[in-house]
Amino acid sequence: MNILLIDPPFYRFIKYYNRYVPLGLTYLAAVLRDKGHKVLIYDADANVDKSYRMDYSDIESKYHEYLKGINNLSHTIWNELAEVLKDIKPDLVGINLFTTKVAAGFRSAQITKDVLHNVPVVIGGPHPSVKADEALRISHFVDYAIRGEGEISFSQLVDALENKKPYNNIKGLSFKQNGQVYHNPDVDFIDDLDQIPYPAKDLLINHNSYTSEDMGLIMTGRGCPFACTFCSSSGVWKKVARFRAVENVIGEIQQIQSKYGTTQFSFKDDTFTVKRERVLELCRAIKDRKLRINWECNVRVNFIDKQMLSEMKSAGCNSIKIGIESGSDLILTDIMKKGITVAQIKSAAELLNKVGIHWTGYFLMGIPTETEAEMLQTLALMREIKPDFASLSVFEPYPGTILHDMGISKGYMTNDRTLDDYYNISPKYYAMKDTHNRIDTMDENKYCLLEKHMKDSFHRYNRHLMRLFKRVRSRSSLYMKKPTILLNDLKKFLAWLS
Ligand code: B12
Ligand code: SF4
Repeated sequence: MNILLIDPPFYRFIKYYNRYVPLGLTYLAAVLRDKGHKVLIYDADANVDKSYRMDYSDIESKYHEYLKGINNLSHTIWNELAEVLKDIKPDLVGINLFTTKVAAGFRSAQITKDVLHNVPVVIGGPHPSVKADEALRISHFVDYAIRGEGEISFSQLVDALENKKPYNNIKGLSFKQNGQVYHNPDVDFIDDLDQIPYPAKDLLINHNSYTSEDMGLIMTGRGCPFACTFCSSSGVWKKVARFRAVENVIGEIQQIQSKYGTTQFSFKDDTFTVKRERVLELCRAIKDRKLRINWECNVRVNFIDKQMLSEMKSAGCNSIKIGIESGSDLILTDIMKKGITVAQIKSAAELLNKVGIHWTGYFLMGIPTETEAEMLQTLALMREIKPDFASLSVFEPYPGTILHDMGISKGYMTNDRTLDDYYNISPKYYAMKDTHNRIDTMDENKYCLLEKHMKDSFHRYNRHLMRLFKRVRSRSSLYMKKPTILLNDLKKFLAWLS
């Protein structure tokens, strides 16, 4: 079959720089190619303009631009998609959906049907994994949804459609029949992740628009064993953590190095250090093979120690991202169920500052029940623990999260949206019943002032010269290896300042 996989547009509508490649689609493409299908991936968000903005802290203020793009059917991006469809003439289209860009996904499905009429459209990804029923009910342009891990279910569906076989036995598949939506049982996870071929990044239509660093996105495992109430990880991965063999990961690093000249990698696992021995083994392998790479990863406050951090540093780790979330023990424990305390955060920060790997703390505000005092505790904690970069996000209740379900049971949120809602409501309010009731502890005006205060304070903190210098220092070995990265970083820095 001739298959086109689409990552719908979002950042391009709001003129933001998009990082990385749509990895999930490159995995599916690799599996389908191995089965003899002709596959291409169209990433509608691939970076066409390198001067796009980089400061993601105010991204929600641009969501109206996204909605404008969604509703302007003669927008260049939609014309581009139509041209791609006419050019490739796929027999089947697959679309990846994150909740924030679900409207763009539905619009892409509509354009597919406009251009190619009877071509089946399949959706998958974090959003349909938990909202398959709604998606199939509200969009006439979507025929099938794959829930959860896609490799097995999708290739079985492609086989069934190509050979006109029944599909009511394909696990993980939801579909429509005679106006009714049906859901087959959940798919079983792939036992051995090493059996999955490496992501087919070469099948991205516009692969020249990525930097070598964007190509360095790797998942060394899948899933996270924790259940933080605000997080969507469990939607696709059901709290099960699986890991690839170190040799398998090394093979992928070497492949990316030789194909794209990548020296900076990003291990995007939800919690990279959850299995300590494996991290040490990977570090040893990187050093033994003399790969001379730099890399970053996500860790948890309670899954780091001095020896491991030193090993990571000597194996090229130059950036660590860590979820701090809140400065209030009550919020961390009772509301977020994060399983960490402020005291643990402080010890972890001390350790990170000593070891000297550049680290980013991720903070969250606007969590249900959070008071002004608790928000200010978060700000005070950030200043006290001194991350090299402090990233502040505003809580958005994604479907499938525990807080989303709690919000529904308390009557603050809705589980029902129409297609028109998705086309007209800002993604940050998809789940909110009353968009003027952002949080249950204060009125809208007060909340907006606090949000502005917090964001401004974080922004001022990050602009400090010493912190900018630390960032440059953490990437200095990279600049020596590849001076073009310095140039790219300068461009991104100017875009971030703007
Ligand atoms: C890399 C990444 C990014 C990259 C995206 C790169 C890209 N173009 O895809 C960047 C940094 C840009 C990003 C941004 C954001 N991200 Co992000 N991101 C991730 C991360 C860490 C890894 C994604 C990945 O590659 N996973 C590995 C692959 C194998 O899994 P997968 O993508 O889910 O794909 C599998 C299945 O879902 C399925 N599948 C996927 N697509 C399709 C399509 C079809 C047709 C089929 C059949 C199957 C299928 O099959 C795949 C293989 O098994 C995930 C966390 C995670 N663990 O997945 C968060 C995650 C996807 N991000 C998330 C969020 C919230 C965001 C942001 C909103 C953050 C923010 N506040 O700005 C933005 C949104 C961006 C936007 N609007 O476009 C949430 C999504 C929640 C949701 N309900 O949508 C996740 C799950 C994190 C989390 N735990 O909450 N992100
Ligand atoms: S926030 Fe991090 S630790 Fe918590 S469930 Fe999500 S990925 Fe796991």
